[in-house]
Amino acid sequence: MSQEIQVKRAMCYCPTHCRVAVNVKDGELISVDYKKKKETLTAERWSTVVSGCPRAVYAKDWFYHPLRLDYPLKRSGERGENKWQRISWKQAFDEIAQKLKELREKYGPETLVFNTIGEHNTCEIFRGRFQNLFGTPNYISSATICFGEGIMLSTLLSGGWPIYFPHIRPETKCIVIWGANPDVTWPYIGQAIEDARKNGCKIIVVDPRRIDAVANADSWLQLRPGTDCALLLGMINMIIKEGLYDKDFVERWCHGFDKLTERAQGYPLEKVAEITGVPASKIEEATRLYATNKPGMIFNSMGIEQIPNHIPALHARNILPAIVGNIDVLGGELLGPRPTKMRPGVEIDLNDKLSLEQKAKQIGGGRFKLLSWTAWEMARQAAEKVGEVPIPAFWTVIASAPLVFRSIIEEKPYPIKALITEATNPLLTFSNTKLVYEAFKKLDLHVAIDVVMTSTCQLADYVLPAASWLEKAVIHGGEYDEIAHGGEAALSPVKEGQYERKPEYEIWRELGIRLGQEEHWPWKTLEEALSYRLEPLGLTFEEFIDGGGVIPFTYDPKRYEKGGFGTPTGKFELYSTVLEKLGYDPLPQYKEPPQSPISTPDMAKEYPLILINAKRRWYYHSQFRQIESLRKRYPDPLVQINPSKAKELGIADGDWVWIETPLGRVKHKCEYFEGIDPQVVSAEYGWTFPEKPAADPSLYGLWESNINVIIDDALEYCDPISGGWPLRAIMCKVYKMEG
Ligand SMILES: Nc1nc2c(c(=O)[nH]1)N[C@H]1C(S)=C(S)[C@@H](COP(=O)(O)OP(=O)(O)OC[C@H]3O[C@@H](n4cnc5c(=O)[nH]c(N)nc54)[C@H](O)[C@@H]3O)O[C@H]1N2
Ligand SMILES: Nc1nc2c(c(=O)[nH]1)N[C@H]1C(S)=C(S)[C@@H](COP(=O)(O)OP(=O)(O)OC[C@H]3O[C@@H](n4cnc5c(=O)[nH]c(N)nc54)[C@H](O)[C@@H]3O)O[C@H]1N2
Ligand SMILES: [Mo]
Repeated sequence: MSQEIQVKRAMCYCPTHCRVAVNVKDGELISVDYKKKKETLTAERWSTVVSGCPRAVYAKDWFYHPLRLDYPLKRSGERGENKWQRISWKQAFDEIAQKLKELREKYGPETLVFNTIGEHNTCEIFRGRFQNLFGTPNYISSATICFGEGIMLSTLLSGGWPIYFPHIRPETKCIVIWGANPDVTWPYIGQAIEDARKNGCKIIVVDPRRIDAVANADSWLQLRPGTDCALLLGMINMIIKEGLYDKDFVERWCHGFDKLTERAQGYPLEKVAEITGVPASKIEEATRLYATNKPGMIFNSMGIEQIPNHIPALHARNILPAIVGNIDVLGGELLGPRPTKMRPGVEIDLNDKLSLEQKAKQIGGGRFKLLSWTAWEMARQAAEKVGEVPIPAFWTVIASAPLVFRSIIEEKPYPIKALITEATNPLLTFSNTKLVYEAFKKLDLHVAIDVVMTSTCQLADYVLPAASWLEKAVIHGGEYDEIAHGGEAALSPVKEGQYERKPEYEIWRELGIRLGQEEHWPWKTLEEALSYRLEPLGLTFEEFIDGGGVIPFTYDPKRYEKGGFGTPTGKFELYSTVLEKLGYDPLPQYKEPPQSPISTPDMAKEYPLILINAKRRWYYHSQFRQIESLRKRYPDPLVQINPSKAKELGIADGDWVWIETPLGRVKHKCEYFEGIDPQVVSAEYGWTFPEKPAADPSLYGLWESNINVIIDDALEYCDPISGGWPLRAIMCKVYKMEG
């Protein structure tokens, strides 16, 4: 029975969340169309699509790959032996729920930890509902080292969160690409920046590497990794000293300008030049460019989020646009979106059902308070004071992962026995892999929910096959995103005799019903649950998709003029009363990275190079190495080294080298790269070799080239405010592999 090609409207799963046309015939995937469209940003983002995206080009190879998960699996050998038994969903739900019940009775609900970032269309708020009703405060996530902490910080300073997606507009006169590589990692933003540049917008790049955007930029500040905070404070100091700030905005709407002025005085340009390695004249020129071409914006990404002491750096990064008057103006840094009328996250995740007593048990919540319930509660109160919906907690209240792994091993402060990993691959993406591995080996129960077999799945007791983005409905955004938009399931997650996958929603619901949460799960399917979210708009999910699948967000600049900023002082808090209340420095201060030629000169004798990481176009974190056609083009993990340094070390372009730190060594292939300082090397991350043995200890070659094996997550290295562990500015040595 041959049918015509049907066109389904799905949503791809990377944070760009492109809405794409999926061509389907007889229930099989034919192709995914990413149409290129010019007007790439703001409300049009949903229709942006960057042609040639590997997610599209290799969609079929990925969708039909033999490593895709098809049925629930139960471990039949030792953990890690790669011996599996196929079981029914009913057996999986019954057994997992029974085990969770036993563990909860014996150790308390806090014994269960969730691990996910929820980036992949997984419908996180419903997982949050399951978590809160189960009664555990423990959720760990890469959001601690991705945008979660940055969003939380800017929410506390401004009541909004300007720093996530930049709203580039025709009015925009200057863009600072700060520790971001949008041409590679956010192609639609890269495209929008290039369009703006052609319209006369000034471009400044702050990155230790010469990224593609440098070619056409007006200024490139090639700073020493991890010194961003000093650079920012130097720029702030110069702007204040020269009177380049927006006096009216500062006077009327900023809190703590005098104290900031005093603090910034400690950062004259000559001193900043010495710290950062950027000549004072270049800093001066870039600062003037930024302060005199308004409105402008900073687009920052992991280059700041993942350095040591990144919270003070992010704090300074928030202050800079505020003092020049770039906050909440069209073409500048608009404060986070006005939530749509969709049912808000707090009504779905039911975090009020989690008792205060349980909330207080969050691992690390008393030490790294930015991502604790205490900070969230302050944000909630400030938001409600100005009639705003609070930021969703499922993304910003996060336990400390390094502490959780240590707690599992040491059983302190209480036993953690169960972990559910969903849409994440922590053995590749969290640091100190050996510790993560030891923690996984010690668990009583590990359930992994994924779409392909991974190193992390190999250490599970149960592996549950999730429906992929092609096989499930989704609504994205509406609260922390600039738009709410969605996609339908393009293909069925169930195919008789071939596979039986499920959207995560159904997993939480089935487990929830077995754990006494029945009254809270009235919606049988994901689509019904999403219709509940849309109810205040008078739409069902189907109607929403038929109507285009978008709830655009209307811009509402300068809304603080109506009721003030959603902060305790009602002003933009340069000086943070919240950080002060939590016991931290209310103003940013630069601290030398814990490992550096300056702070650890002895260590630098043995480990003289500074390691950073950067992402590549084709791979997505730990994903896609199993796709043979893609691997043929990009077969090896690369490390970028300046040719002059490489030659000094006797390393030729293309040689295999060891990268070593006190934690061990991993191998990468040397790529000569002129655009990096001779003292800095930049490694790829996320590498395993799915063609290698699956069973422990290989776990697909986990220990060979995975850069996180040699990056430490020691608590004294973590940011004292957020608990984020540093991934960049790490001392290392590099030498040629023998043979
Ligand atoms: N192809 C692809 N696209 C992706 C992803 C992927 O894995 N692959 N991941 C997605 C996700 S979740 C994220 S968060 C984004 C990340 O997107 P980006 O943050 O844009 O990417 P990164 O390569 O992690 O880092 C950005 C830049 O930081 C620079 N950098 C390193 N150390 C420092 C430093 O000390 N200071 C400064 N100022 N810069 C520094 C690097 O040289 C790099 O150019 O990409 C998203 N898009
Ligand atoms: N050293 C170093 N470490 C880093 C970074 C770095 O730059 N350097 N970057 C960090 C950043 S920015 C981030 S965001 C994190 C990312 O960390 P992770 O989120 O752990 O990264 P991924 O490798 O993308 O893992 C996603 C997993 O989800 C699975 N998946 C895909 N679609 C679905 C789905 O629909 N449902 C389910 N259940 N599973 C699905 C994939 O198969 C994959 O195994 O890594 C961080 N780690
Ligand atoms: Mo990320």
